[in-house]
Amino acid sequence: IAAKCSAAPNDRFDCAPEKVLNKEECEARGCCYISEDDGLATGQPACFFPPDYPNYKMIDFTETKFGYSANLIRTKHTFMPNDLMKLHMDVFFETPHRLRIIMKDTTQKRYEVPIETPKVNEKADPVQYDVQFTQESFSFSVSRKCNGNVLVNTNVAPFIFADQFIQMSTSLSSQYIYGLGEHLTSINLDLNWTKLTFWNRDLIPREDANLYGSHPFYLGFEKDGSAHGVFLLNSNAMDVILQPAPALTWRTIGGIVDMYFFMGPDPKTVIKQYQELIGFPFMPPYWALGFHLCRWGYNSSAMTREAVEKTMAAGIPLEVQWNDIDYMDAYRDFTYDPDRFGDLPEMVKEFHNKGMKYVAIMEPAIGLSSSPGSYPPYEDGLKRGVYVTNETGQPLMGKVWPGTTVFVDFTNPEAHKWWHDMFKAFHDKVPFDGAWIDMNEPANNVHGSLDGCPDNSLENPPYVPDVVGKELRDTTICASSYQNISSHYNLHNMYGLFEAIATHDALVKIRQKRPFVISRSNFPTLGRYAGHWTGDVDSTWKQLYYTIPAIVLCNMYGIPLVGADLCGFVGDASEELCVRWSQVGAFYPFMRNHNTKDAKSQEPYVFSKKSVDAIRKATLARYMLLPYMYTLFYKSHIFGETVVRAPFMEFPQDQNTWTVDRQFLWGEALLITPVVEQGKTAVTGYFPAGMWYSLVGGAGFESKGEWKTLPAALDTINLHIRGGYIIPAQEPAMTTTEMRKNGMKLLVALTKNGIAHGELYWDDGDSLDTYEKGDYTLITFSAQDNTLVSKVEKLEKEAENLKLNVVGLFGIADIPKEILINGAPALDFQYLQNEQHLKIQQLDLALGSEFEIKWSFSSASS
Ligand code: MIG
Repeated sequence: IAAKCSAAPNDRFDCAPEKVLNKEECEARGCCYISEDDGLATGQPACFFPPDYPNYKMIDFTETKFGYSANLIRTKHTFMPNDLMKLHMDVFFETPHRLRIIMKDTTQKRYEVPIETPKVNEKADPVQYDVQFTQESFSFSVSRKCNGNVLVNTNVAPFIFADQFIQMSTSLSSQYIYGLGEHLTSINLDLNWTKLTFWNRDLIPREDANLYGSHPFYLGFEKDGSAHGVFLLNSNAMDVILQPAPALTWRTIGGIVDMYFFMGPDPKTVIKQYQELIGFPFMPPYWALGFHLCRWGYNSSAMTREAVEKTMAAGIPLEVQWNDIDYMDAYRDFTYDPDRFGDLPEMVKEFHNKGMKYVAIMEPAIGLSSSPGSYPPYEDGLKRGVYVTNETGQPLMGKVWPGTTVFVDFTNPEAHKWWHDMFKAFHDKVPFDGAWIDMNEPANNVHGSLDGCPDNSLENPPYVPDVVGKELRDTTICASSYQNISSHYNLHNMYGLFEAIATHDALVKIRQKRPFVISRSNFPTLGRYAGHWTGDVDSTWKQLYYTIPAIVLCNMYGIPLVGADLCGFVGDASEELCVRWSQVGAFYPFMRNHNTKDAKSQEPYVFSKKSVDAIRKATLARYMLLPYMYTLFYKSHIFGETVVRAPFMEFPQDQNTWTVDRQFLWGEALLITPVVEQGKTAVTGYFPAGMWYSLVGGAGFESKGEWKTLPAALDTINLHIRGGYIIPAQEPAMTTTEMRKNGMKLLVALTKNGIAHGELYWDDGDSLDTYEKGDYTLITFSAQDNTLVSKVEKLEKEAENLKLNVVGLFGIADIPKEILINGAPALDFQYLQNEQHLKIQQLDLALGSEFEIKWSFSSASS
């Protein structure tokens, strides 16, 4: 082998991404070739770039008001058609912790992702990053100023920018990177020649497949435990290749290079900085956090009512009942079946009278009128020109539930208005509370359209990412179809996002309350408008496990309101699986049991008493903790924090946490250690250093950072509160409306030094912009020196009736001699020696007034 071809296998970058080449063809390209006989292992490229492969050269480098700019010129073509021979690069020092690098055409405007990002007027100074360039063979590297850690270096392979193929490879700073969803993966990505494809797609989730969403963002660790983030703001079909070097290759088939770097330096800060860019999540209504029940196959209002009644009879709190497409008349949006669902409006009102909410599914594929006037929404939309069109300028026709359908183009402002008008008319009849937007990748039962797709460069690009079905049109609409702001080729991955925005806005206008939207398709910024569920997961143990990294990563993408279908969607769930899944699901931010049409019933009430009891117990544990979860949603909305998080996000300095993905946390304070395997009555979990107190019984313990095996009978999901934190909680009830009137509790978990703190955010739970308008209450709690005090940072009327009834203190070594509540002796308390738990009851303290609880011990103890 020639000396220039001596790169070690893990450092080779594929020079034949678009097709398999033999030795002659590869060398004709100017690349190096290794055959299997020469020792090529699985995943490694046979044809790879030599260091002297023609690359761009950097010229005209200047300092600008924002950072730097330069031009990149290429004199030799690559193997991809339509190379851009001249590019312009801008480097923006946007904030001290955020660097942006843009590369685009100098002559023509190319498609850019239509998402508004914060405007920056001048160069930040000082900054935490350093960016260096090489000129002759262009490359750049980004490093951390304070310690020189290199985050990325693009010198590992040549940069290619052709009209329909942009490729940039970079080094990675460690083997630990997280993100690049939506894929079925463990929490940290496998760098052993993994290809992750981005092209939103309707598919039963499986490994190595493009799924419903695309997030070209990752968080990476550096060897010393610092963390950074990298975001390629690009919505085109894409492959990302990970290799053990460690290195990463971005390969997208359109748009521009618009890359952001976030300096952290810890994971939570990286996530905040990323969400600062894409926007913080919307504040969900309080009721969104209750238990939701759905299935495909509630074929009538009678069946739907029956599900509600049986759930209630089983003593399971039910907040929101849903209907799938069954309610519709011939699967048409904005209709209901007159026979099976003739009394839908009355049913919804009944649910409202029970204090419940109702959510219905909506489709982006619109059925045609079977005869003139038979389906006005379609005809109105046709008149208003709201549909995606084909090359002849006619609405593109596909096939979904209603038979032949057209597809709404939500990038068209008129479609936005039309969607609202249709929602409004339907809402006037059926006062639903939220919308479930499905099939919005968009899914299509024919490939492309009923008339196929034209043969052009958008349909058949020179490089097709590794999409399921091998063609962009597979199970969706033609890539070359027309949308208002660009081609579907460019906008496909954002189709669901635009629908979510339209739906969010319609609900706000119609209900004048906080909107509730759950979307299947997803893309960065979705979390500003909607939540997400993880689609058609199988009812298997493996899929149950995968939901944990999935919901945690979705939180990282700024979509905190996320869950997977409890008990799984596809296939029959066994009773044991359903119980375990309900326990995990009780700790998803969005908790919905949903099932496919032909699978065995899996509502909580169908199981044995023992299982129903277990499901109820987990559900009530969730409900008890809702004030804490709601406070976490406030923190996500205002500060860009995650609601649920992976242990690595909370304990980055403990490298044992970097791969833990069978446990997760609510905020900083609650560690959830579920059973996700069949037939187990014990569970092994990792406990980072510190004090941990069990909420399900048993002694608290101090961990040095260790694995621990805990009992986990079928009715138990292990929950631990972390020393140093105070969790606001409340007595559960059958609906959150009722529950919000109940007495509050504080769970106080002391460190070894007897310290803890926490907070409660409270508002009416449903009005728009309560935080923004100042209509909220914020109370902080802190414990030290055997004293717990509250501080009312802000009080508004909703919280005036809130009473604190119970304080549970964890980490009390001995029975106190005296407990004083605002100076008066406590009336009712209990001490459990083994748990080191002191429970003070019947407090009846108005939370709106600051209080002080003091406990003291007989002289000798502390
Ligand atoms: O082709 O509406 O992911 O939750 O039950 C299936 C029927 C369409 C897919 C959704 C699923 C829903 C189902 N839908």
